[in-house]
Amino acid sequence: MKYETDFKEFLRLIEKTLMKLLPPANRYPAVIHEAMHYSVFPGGKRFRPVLCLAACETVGGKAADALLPAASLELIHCYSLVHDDLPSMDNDDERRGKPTCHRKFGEPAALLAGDALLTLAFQALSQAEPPVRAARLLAEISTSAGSYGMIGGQMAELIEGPGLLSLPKLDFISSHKTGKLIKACAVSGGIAGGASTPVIKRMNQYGEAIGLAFQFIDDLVDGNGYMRQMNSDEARTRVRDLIAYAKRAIHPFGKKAAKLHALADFLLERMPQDTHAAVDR
Ligand code: GRG
Repeated sequence: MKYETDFKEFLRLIEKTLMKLLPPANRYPAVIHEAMHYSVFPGGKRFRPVLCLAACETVGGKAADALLPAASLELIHCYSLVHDDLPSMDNDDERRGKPTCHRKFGEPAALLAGDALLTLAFQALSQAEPPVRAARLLAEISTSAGSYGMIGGQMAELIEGPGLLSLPKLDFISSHKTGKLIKACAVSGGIAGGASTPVIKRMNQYGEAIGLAFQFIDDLVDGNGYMRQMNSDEARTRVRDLIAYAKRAIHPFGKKAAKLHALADFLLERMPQDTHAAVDR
């Protein structure tokens, strides 16, 4: 697959960094560390950390400069999946083709493994250099993961329930639940690469747009969320508009932004072309 070959080196660096950050699986009390490893390896697409490294390169940094924020963002993503699968949330049995963390290790260990992955992310970020950059990364990532971001979106979705929601409500949920962390990947890559404020603003615009596109595509795949409010043609049009907006935001970076363009194209390629006309309208 093109994604795996285009980003082979990034993916290698990300796996290596994650492995270094996680405590040894056999360290006492082993069940928590085993559950953490189980939830991080083998991973999924690693889209978020790849995006963070690509943003860093775009602003003139080296991928190695962004490994700590990239790995931290993936740890937070993995924690959100573990908690999202819990019986009090989606109560899922499978994740990434194997039993969910709580099915394998029990609910208490899964809850704690998620907590530990989230905490480890901030422990890792605190090691970023120089300290002023670490502080900026901590502020960006904690805000995007917390109740102003991902958690806020998840809570909004829970209180609104599964019925028909207005478009502004759906946009709030998606841009927070999924979009904020993806936006934080682009912005953190910029911070790690030493970008100026106007450049980081462009990373923010790019990240917000592809973050929302990501959720639209997920909804097109599983027929939920936006697909209760619009038909698949409308959803696909919205995805194309968001991707076009994202690409315009990074246009001034020219060829340096090739990897960010490739990631936007990767999302477009994943968009289903002829599924789910309209679901339960
Ligand atoms: C903290 C409970 C809690 C929830 C936060 C992000 C989130 C909200 C929950 C995760 C569940 C979910 C399906 C969110 C929508 C975003 C999404 C499609 C996540 C899956 O991301 P991928 O496709 O997964 O990048 P891989 O396996 O490739 O890492």
